[in-house]
Amino acid sequence: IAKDSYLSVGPSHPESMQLIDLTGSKMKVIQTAPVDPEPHYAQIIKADKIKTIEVLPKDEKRPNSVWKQEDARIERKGNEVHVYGIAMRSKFIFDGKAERKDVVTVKQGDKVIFHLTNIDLDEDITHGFAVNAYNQNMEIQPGETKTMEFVADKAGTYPIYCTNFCSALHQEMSGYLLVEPK
Ligand SMILES: [Cu+2]
Repeated sequence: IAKDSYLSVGPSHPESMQLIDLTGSKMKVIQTAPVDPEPHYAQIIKADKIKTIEVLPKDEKRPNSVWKQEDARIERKGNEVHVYGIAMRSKFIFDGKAERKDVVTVKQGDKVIFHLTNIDLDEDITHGFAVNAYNQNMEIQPGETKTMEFVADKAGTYPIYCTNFCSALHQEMSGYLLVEPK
């Protein structure tokens, strides 16, 4: 996988796949192509005309955003559990005051609503957030707040992962959803 072979057009820099021939004494790139392109609509424009957003503005008044680790929290409203959390290199913080900040505990049948803010205000530090057991996955751009919701109808211990390569410690970026049986 390669970064920045193509012009950047937003906070997340483009990734491409490269097919490399390793048989000789020098590596040779045989083919380069963007990852998962969806060319429904394309337009050619001079590169110097493109001024992209590199990081979304830090908007402290944005509803559901959390910018300080100690403000990350989990709130129950009836059978809804709202998680006001943070994604940052290289961890998730769901409850800034808990001993295990990366764990969310709910009851089977609860609706779980994650509001996550990526507080890394640097170019290309895009985080992923996936709860694979519930078929949920999203991407959060630097400075962005995004919401994911689902009903936790299966009891068990489910890992949460960052699914976008964000730094050398990307694979450490994980957490747990604990769903207590009814
Ligand atoms: Cu990440």
